[in-house]
Amino acid sequence: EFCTARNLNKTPNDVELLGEKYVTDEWTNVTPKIIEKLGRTLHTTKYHPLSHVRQRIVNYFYGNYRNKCGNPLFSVFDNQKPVVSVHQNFDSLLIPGDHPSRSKTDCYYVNRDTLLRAHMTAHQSELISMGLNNFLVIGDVYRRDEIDATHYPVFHQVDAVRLCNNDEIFDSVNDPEGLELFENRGKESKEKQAVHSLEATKIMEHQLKRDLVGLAQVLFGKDVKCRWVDQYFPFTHPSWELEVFYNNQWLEVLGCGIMRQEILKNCGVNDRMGWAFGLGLERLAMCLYKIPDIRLFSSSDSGFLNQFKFDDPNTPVTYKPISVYPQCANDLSFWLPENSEFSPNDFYDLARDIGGDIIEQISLIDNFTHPKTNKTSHCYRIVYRHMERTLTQKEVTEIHSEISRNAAKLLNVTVR
Ligand code: FA5
Ligand code: MG
Repeated sequence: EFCTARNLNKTPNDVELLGEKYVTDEWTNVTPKIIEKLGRTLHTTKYHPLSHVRQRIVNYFYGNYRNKCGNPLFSVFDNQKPVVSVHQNFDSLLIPGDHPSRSKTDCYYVNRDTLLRAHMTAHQSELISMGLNNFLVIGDVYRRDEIDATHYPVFHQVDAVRLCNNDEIFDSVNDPEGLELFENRGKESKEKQAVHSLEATKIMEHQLKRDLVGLAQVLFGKDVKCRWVDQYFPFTHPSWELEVFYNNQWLEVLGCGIMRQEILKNCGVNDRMGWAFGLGLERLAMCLYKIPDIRLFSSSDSGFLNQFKFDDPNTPVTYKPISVYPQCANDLSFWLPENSEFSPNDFYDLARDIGGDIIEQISLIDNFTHPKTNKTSHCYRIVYRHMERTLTQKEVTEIHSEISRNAAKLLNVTVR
C-alpha cells in the first residue's frame, strides 16, 4: 500500500527525521523512500567510491592552501544536518521568492519552512557567520528530478568558500600600492559587481579557475580537456560552470563564481571578498571509474562495493560491470486531471515510492491534447531492471498495476 510521510508515523501531524520530529502541513511532500535514505552518509563510508573521490578533493585543497606554519587553510565540514530551513537554502543566498528552484515540484519539503537541502550552499552563510574564511562543506542533497542513469533524487555535493582580504588578494602583485578590493561609485557589469574593483575581481576569477582546472587535472589527468561556460546564480556574480570532456562529451561538473557581497555583509564580513563553488561527487565518480548507472552508488551489492576496497584513494580503478540483468519496459497512459495541477515529478515520486530502485528510467513518450475535449493525455514508459537479479514479468506487472492504481487514486488521473 502506498503511504505518504503522514501516515507512516504514529501521529498524523508530524514526521520523524534523523531522530527529530517535524510538524507537517500542506507543503509536506517528502516521501518514505526518501526518508529511508537520510543518514546514510555514503561520502564518509569507508571504501565507498564517493568517499574516495571526496578524499581526493579534500587532499587537493589541503595541499594547495597552507598557512605560514604549514597547516591546511581549509576546514572540512561533512556532518551538517540535511534538514534545513527555507532561509538557509534560499533566502540567505538571495534567491528570489518566486524563483522556480523553490517550487514544490523540485524540492522535498518537510513543511512550509523546512526542507531537505537542495544544495550544500545552504550552509554557506552560517559557516561564514561563525568566522570561517576557507572551508569545504560536503554532504547529501535532495532534489525531485527526472529518473534515468545520471539522475537520482539523492546525490552528493562538495561546496567550497574562500574569503580574502586586500593583502591576500594583491599578495602576488609586485606593486600593490593603490589597489583596492572595493570601489565606491562602481557599476555592475558582465565582469563584476558594482562594489568590487575590476582588478580584485579578475585576480579572484583567475585563482578560482586555476584551482578548479588544477583539480580536474589531478582527477582526470594532465591532458583533460576543460572549458568554462558563463552561468547565472543568484548568489554569485560573475558565475561560471566548468565542463570536462570525457567519453566523447562535455559534462558539467561544477558551478562557481564571485560571491555576492551582500551575502558577506549579511554575515558581518566587510573587509573581504570571496569565491565559491559547488560540484557533484557522483558525476565525477561516474567518469573517473566508468560507473554506468547512478543507482549503483546506493546499492549494497558486494560485487560493486568490493571493487573499491583499497586504502589509497588515488588507486586507479575501472569499474567492471556486475552482470547485467534484462530490462522490462511497460507503458502507462492516463488523462491528466482537469481541475487540479499535475507535475510529472509527482508521478516520478509516486512510481519511485512503489517500485524503488528497480525502476531504472521513466520517460514521457507521448504528450497529446485532444482537439475537441481539450483533455491532455500523458504516456510514460517505465523501464524496470533489478541491479542484482532477473525480474519476472509477474512481479513487474504487479508493481506496474500498483503504480497505475495509486496514480488514479492520489494524482486524480484517469488511466486509459
Ligand atoms: C548548485 O547546486 C549551486 N549551489 C553550485 C554553486 C555553489 C554555484 C556555489 C556557485 C557557488 P547546480 O544545480 O548546477 O548548482 O549543481 C552543481 C553540481 O551538482 C552540478 O554541476 C553537477 O555536478 C551536480 N548535480 C546537479 N544536479 C545533479 C543531479 N541530478 N545528479 C547528479 N549530480 C547533479
Ligand atoms: Mg548546473
